[in-house]
Amino acid sequence: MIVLKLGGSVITEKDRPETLDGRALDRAADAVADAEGDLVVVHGGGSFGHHHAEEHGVSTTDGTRDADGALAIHGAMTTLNRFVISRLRERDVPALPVHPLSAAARDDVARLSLPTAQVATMLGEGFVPVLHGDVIAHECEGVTVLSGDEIVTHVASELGADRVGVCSTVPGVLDAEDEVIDRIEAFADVADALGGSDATDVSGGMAGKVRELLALQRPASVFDLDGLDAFLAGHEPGTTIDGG
Ligand code: IP8
Repeated sequence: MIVLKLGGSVITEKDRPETLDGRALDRAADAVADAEGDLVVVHGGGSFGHHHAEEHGVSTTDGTRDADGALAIHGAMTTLNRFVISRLRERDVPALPVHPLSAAARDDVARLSLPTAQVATMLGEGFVPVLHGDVIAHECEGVTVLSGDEIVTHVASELGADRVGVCSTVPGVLDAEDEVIDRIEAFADVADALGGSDATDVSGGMAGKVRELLALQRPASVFDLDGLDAFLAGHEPGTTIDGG
């Protein structure tokens, strides 16, 4: 089984609120439609979720108890999810939505609980579950943001994914000269190129992504739209991250 993340900034116009990058989404949907085997799709927020999250001061750590704010963020994400699903359905991909707000929660030390039985059962029945970054209930915080990246690592380890792919706006993890790094097996190998920070990156930057993907215990690839077909065909475009 493959878990594929479609970055929010790939499928939306990041600088214009609630604007889809229709051409990019079409390309991604074409690639998914041609893929064989079990696939879980997760997409990020781009100019849909992040715009509203910022407006309401909500992040992965800072929450809100304002239901209107929570609904604005969640509503924007379900709108984007509907776009993704409909582009997949136009290509006969048996895509079904899974909305984290209805199922997930974090406790007061931010441990994530996100059931995956529905995702596994959908896969078993031949569907392509499509999850998305969302707001979720968070003990002592109200609701906070659950990023698509966190969903990817959670679902991939819970369901034992064979491969993980992160389709991003860059062709891979870049070194200090902006060249794609072919393979990463330890954070120390790339700490300098990624800014040297050994601290956890809560903003979801590349350092944080690499760290999470290294911890996954299964090979993950970071690539851009040009690499998506190759990834889904079983190749390793962009950067392969394998923590062993
Ligand atoms: O773009 C965040 O998902 P991400 C989604 O994967 C929201 O970080 C609600 C901002």
